[in-house]
Amino acid sequence: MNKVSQILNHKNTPLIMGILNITPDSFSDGGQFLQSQQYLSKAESIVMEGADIIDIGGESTRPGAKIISVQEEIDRVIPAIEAIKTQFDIAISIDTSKPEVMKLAVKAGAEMINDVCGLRVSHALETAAELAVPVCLMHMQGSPRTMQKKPFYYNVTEEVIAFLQDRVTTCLSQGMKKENIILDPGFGFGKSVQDNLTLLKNLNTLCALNYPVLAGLSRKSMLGDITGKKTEKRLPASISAALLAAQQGAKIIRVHDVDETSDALKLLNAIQNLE
Ligand code: 8Y7
Repeated sequence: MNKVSQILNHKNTPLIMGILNITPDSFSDGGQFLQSQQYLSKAESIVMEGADIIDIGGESTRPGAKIISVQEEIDRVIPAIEAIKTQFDIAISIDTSKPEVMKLAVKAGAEMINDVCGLRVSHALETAAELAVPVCLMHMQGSPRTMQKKPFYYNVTEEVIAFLQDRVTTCLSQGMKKENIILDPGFGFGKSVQDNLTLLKNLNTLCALNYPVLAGLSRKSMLGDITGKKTEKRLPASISAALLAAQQGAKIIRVHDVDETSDALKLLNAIQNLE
């Protein structure tokens, strides 16, 4: 059985997905070897801190980030997946929207696809269906380049849910199995602070669709807007947001700070397991 499906089915606590960005700006530039040493040591700490899944991405999805070629993305992530696969026992998620990358990543050992475009890139849907691994379908209004220009919704919760339901229908009709679908409201992707807060407040309605829900709130700018803190100082707000999401039923929490988030989720779990 697929490793991600297995942990999703058998663990009754939310899973922690640790973030590993393989972008040149994530590491000090000292050539290829030094870079691989750096991401392997980052991967090691994600594993040691107890993450269930490691999410490996080679393309920045930050607003306005530069678009990279398929080959460049492949060159960044595939060697990383191969190396992590041989060194650590952890489920690997590939953060990509490109079908070519999905294919090679799964071949190299990735057990999950995390697609911020929700399989809307040409041929991504067919590819994911064929690969038959769990896929996280995320909502985004617009594209990473344009998404924060002027996000607008009449009712953000209803619209995000309608979008995700529509993607589910499309995925099922393409032959994807229900068990392989994970949903994500896409915090920060084409949403105002108010929109993000509303989505977090109403996350239980998305969880009620009965698909595992993934929540990515770690260090996001909405937390900076509320606290006035810079990225590096957003840990307390990130943990709080993770807890709010988990308490409403989110099954996967995507974070930078695995160890700290894990403590918060242990507390939630201890309370939920009281007689
Ligand atoms: C999310 C994500 C990012 C998220 C999922 C960041 C790749 C921006 N955010 N994937 N990726 N959900 N599924 O701040 O919220 O981490 S990148």
